[in-house]
Amino acid sequence: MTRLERVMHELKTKGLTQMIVCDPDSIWYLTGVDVAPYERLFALLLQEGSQPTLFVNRLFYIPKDTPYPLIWHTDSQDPVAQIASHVDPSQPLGIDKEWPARFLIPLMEALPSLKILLSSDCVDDCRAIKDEEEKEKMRIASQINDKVILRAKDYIRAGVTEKEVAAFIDREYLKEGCEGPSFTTIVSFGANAADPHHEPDDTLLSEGDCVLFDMGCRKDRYCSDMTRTYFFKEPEEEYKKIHDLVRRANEKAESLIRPGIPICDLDKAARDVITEAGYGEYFNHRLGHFIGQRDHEKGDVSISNTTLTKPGMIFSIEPGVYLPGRFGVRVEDLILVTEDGCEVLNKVDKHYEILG
Ligand SMILES: [Mn+2]
Repeated sequence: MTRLERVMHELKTKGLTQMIVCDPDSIWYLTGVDVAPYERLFALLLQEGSQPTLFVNRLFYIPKDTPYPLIWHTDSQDPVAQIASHVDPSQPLGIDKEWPARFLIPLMEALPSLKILLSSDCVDDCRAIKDEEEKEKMRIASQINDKVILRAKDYIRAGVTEKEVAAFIDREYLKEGCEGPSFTTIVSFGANAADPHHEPDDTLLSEGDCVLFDMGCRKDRYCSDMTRTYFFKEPEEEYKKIHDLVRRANEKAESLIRPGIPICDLDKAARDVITEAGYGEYFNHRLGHFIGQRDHEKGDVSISNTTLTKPGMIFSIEPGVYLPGRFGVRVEDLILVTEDGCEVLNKVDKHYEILG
C-alpha cells in the first residue's frame, strides 16, 4: 500500500471520508510537495474517491510535475471559502491537530452544519511506522550522530563552555551535509545536567563534572537523537554508580523490544531498574518518544501508552537520573522495531568514560 492508501484506510476505519491535512511534514509525506507556509494557508484535502487536492498560495513554489490538483489563492483571496466549497457538508470532516484556529473557526462558520472531528491519528499512526526508505534515512542520520559525538568528546577540554561545545556540534552537522540539528543541541556540565532540558550557557567545564550531550541532526528530512553522559576527570563514586544504573535501565528496556510488546511495559522495565536501586523519584520523565521528520512525533514511550509495538516503529529509549544541584545522567538511543527484535540505531558505546 502507498502512504496515501494507508491513510485513506485509517480514515475509513474511523468512519471518515474526508480530511484536511495541514502539517507540512504530513503533506510532504503524502505528496512529496515541500512548502514552509508560515502564517499562510497550506492544506491538503483528502476525499474518498477523488484525487487529494492541494490549497496553495501563489507565493509557494510547487514543482511543475506535481500530479495533484492545485487550487491557488493569492494574499487578497479567501482560501477558507475555497476549501468550504470543496468539502462535502453532509459528511464529517477530519481535521489535522495542527490546523490553526484562524482557519478552522471561519470554516466552521461557513459550514455551520458540518461535523468536525480531530483525525490527525490517521496520518500520525501511519507516520509512526517507517517504510524502507524512511528507515534508511533514519539509519544515516544516526550514523552521522554517532560520528559527530566522537568529535565532540575530543573537543572537550578544561575551560570550554557549554555553548562552545554545542556550536561545535552544530557546525559538524553542517559539514556532514545535514540541514542542521534536529532540536537545540544540549550540552550540560555538572549540576546543569540535573535539568533534562538545560539550554547550553556560558558555564565553564570543571574537574569532576559530568558532561551530558543530548544531540541530533536532521538529514534529508529525517532526525536522529542520542544522549551520552561522560565525566571530565575523575568523578565522585556515586556518579559512576548512577551511570551504570542508568545504562542498565536503558539496556533492560532495549532487551525486551520485539513486536507485540505494550509500550508501557518498556517504560516500566527501565523504571523498575532505577526504582529498585532507590533512585526512582529522580527519573522524572517518560522513557522515550517517537521520532521521524521531527525529533518528537506522536507516540509516547510512557507508562500510559498501552499500544503494542509494531515492526517499523522508531522511538527513543532514554532513562535518566537527575540529582538537583549535583548532576544528571541520561543514556539515550533510537531503536527500530524489527520483525523479531529491535535494531539499535546508535552504536556509540554507552559505558561511562573519563574525558580529559
Ligand atoms: Mn530524545
